[in-house]
Amino acid sequence: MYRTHYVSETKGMIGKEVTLAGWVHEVRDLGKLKFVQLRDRSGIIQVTAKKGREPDAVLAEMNVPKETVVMVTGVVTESKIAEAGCELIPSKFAVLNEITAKVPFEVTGKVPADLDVRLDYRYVDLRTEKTAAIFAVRSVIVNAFREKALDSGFVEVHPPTIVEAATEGGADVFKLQYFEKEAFLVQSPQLYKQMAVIGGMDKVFMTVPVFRAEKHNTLSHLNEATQMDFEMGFATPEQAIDMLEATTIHCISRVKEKCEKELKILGRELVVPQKIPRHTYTELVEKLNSHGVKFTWGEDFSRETEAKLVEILGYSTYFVTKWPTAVRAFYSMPSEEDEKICNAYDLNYEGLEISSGAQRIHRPELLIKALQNRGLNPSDFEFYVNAFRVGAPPHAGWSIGLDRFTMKICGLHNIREATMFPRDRVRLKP
Ligand code: AMO
Repeated sequence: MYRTHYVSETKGMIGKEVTLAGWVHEVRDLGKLKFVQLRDRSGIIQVTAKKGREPDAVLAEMNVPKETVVMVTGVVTESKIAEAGCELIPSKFAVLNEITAKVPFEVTGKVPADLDVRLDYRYVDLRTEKTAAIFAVRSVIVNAFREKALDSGFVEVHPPTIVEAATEGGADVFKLQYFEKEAFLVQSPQLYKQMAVIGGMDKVFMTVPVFRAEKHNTLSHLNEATQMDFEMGFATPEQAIDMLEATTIHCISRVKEKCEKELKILGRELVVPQKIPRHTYTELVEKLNSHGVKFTWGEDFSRETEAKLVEILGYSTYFVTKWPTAVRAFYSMPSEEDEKICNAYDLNYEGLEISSGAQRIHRPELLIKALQNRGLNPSDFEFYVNAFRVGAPPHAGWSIGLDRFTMKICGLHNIREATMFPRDRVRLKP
């Protein structure tokens, strides 16, 4: 057995023998006294050996460089100087694996490292307190999402990643050779979650990788992202927005509740919204213009106009509903009163779009028209359109970008920080 306990479990175990395993965080040699800070994912404990008290062999083994992987057996002892209030007096100190290359940067965080270097050596970066905190938060978010879905009667599904048609339309798809055919990596699980609803599953959810061959290089775009999607049969757009609001609030409140330590490390005061205001696109365009920002109805908001909107509204978390049909994906349902407007919605959280969705077109003829209007070939989508001919209920749904949500919850500047092994225009390894 490599370990009997994690470091965090040693508190309250004064006088007991434990075996811990992890990395050497710091080493201090005062001649007669040797200190090794032993780190595992739960925390750090000081291992203290005294010449004459511990066997010489133990003291000799403790001469190791930082980040060496070790296993230490000893008795947990009260300590007035150690930060944790206790330390480990070793009876056995074993190196499990030596360091054979230069560790690229300080895991202690004492010397800040460049993000690019950190990403090149992500397996080392993950050992730092801050990065570990980010991925602990991300895990809580995704589990809170799943918890909300299951509690609300949704069923988890696994759509395919290799597809024949571009799910979001447009040119931003990665092509691949699929035997004799050309295929694509999915841009979203969109068409498949809709077909699951048409199949009578009614309420489905999924967390999936999506691939976007977008060439831009921004702080909030990746070429492989993770989406958390809902699709709801027999649902109005308002019901879908209600669900999105409740799920978002649930995820934020779970992080606040479960990640106190991590939020402290990240320096975040997380505010859990009670309700999220809703504005129509048209209303926001009017607000912009009445505040002297020239903005034409029908355009999509740029980063600058979004920043202006936050200034005007006085808050940065809000829904934008009823968008111009022309700027939304082909499957968005046009409004009954005015086909230039569709029943699509976005959620901006702390100034960034983290989610988007729509009521879907469920009538095949309307769907064909929408595809043609965007210059897409309906025959490429035949398998999908046909599904609407054999009993397709009205439905609506949405998708939250997990990377962006994590980035904003953790107060990060760059989406790459919130993704373990980010894929951007230039980064394909590790
Ligand atoms: P959309 O394309 O807006 O909608 O994506 C939904 C959410 O996924 C995240 N996201 C991204 N995150 C990082 N990098 C990217 N390149 C990227 N692209 C998207 C964002 C975004 O809000 N099928 C629809 C959803 C639906 O209608 O159900 C869709 O994919 O947070």
